[in-house]
This record gives sequence, structure tokens and C-alpha cells, in this order.
Amino acid sequence: MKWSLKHQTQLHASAQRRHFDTHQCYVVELLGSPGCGKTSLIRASIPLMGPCGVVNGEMSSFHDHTDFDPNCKWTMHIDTSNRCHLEARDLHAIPDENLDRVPFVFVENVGNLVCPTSCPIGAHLRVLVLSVAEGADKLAKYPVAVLAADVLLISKTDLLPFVSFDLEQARRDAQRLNPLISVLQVNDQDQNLLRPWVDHIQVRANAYHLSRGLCPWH
Ligand SMILES: Nc1nc2c(ncn2[C@@H]2O[C@H](COP(=O)(O)OP(=O)(O)OP(=O)(O)O)[C@@H](O)[C@H]2O)c(=O)[nH]1
Ligand SMILES: [Mg+2]
Repeated sequence: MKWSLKHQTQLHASAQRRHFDTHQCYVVELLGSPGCGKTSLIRASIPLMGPCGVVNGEMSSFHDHTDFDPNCKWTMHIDTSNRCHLEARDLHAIPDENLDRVPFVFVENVGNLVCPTSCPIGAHLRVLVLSVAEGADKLAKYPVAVLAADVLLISKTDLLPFVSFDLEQARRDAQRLNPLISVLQVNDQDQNLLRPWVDHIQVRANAYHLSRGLCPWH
């Protein structure tokens, strides 16, 4: 039987998920438009987390450094050679010993609201980052991105006084498209917003590790 490209993509993602599971690593993927704040969010979150690793996918540059905090045990840059999204097979490049060192990994996908949504990489949690500067209409314009995500993170909320963005409307629009999606707000300077976001992913990661009989943050 000939597999369609979509099936092949799913198979690669499932295999990569099993690989993460073998190493007991909970993986959170961040996807969103260029400049929506993915790298800044990872940088701001790491000091509030336990030990973690970070993968930054970029098309052809090396800008997204995240290894400033002692909690970040390793970082890895994946250059997709002008491809507009990461693929599960790109993550084969993460050395097994790196996965064994941390219970948690952030993967920043290439900035793009379209292609990454239809190319799962085997992450346990997919987080769609939408900055208030982009406009809430992006949720309706890119419904597949909302459907593909477990969490919608509305970023750069410090800019709300300067832009027209209705947070409640955005929440309703997102949950109409995807009733299971969790909606959180964040900006990279506000600890009062960063803490609930970090708690959210830690609760999910802890449940993952406990369901495998592991002590959270082993
Ligand atoms: N005002 C404000 N600016 C932010 C915030 N988070 C990020 N920025 C700024 O937004 C710009 C883009 O942030 P990045 O974190 O590089 O965005 P990114 O999504 O990683 O971008 P790409 O990797 O290029 O797709 C930078 O100038 C950041 O300083 C925030 O919460 N508030
Ligand atoms: Mg970035």
C-alpha cells in the first residue's frame, strides 16, 4: 500500500513521540507567526522551570539563543535550510544523552502560522502563540492552527493599551473553533502572567511523568 504524505508525516511524528517517551522527556512545541514572541517566552519561562532543554528551529539564521539560565541544560539549533517548518525527522539530531539529562524540552518551530500546523513533530503539547499586535482575527483566518493546538498563548499583553485586541472575543473565537483549547495570556516581563503559564505546562508534564510511574522532575 502507498502511504500518502499526510500519513507518512503522522507516522514519523508517532515514532518521534515514542522516542521522547523512551527517554521520558515531555516535549512542548511552540508555533506561531514570525516575531510573535516564541524565543522571548522560552527565555522568560526557563528561570521559573526545572531543568530543561531547548531546540530552536530556524530557516537560515542563528538568532534564537536561550541558554542564559542554569535551568537550561542544553540548547540545540536546527537549521531547516529554508524549509518553513520543522519535521519530526529533524529532531533525530537531538543526542539521546541530551534527552536523558532533562525531563522537559521546549521546541521552537520556525515562525510560520501555516506549515507547522500540518506537520506534527511528536511533541506532547502544542502551543500556539499569538501576539496582540497581530490582531485577534488571525484565529478565524488560520483555523487549522487553532485546531492543531492544545494551548493558545496570547502574548505581548503589555501592548494591549496600544492595539485593538479584544481578549475575551479572542478566547471565545478560539474555543468555538477548538472547545478543548486552553487559553492563557502572557508577556515576557510580567511574572504574574508567566507563573500561571509555567504552572500550566508543569502540571501537564508532572501528570505525564506520574502516569509513567516517574517522580516529576526526576
Ligand atoms: N512588548 C513586548 N515585546 C515582546 C514581548 N515578547 C517578545 N517581544 C519582542 O518581540 C520581538 C520578537 O520576539 P521573539 O521572541 O524573537 O519572537 P519569535 O516568535 O521567537 O520570532 P521568530 O523566531 O523570528 O519567529 C522582539 O523584539 C522581542 O523583544 C512581550 O511580551 N512584549
Ligand atoms: Mg524565535
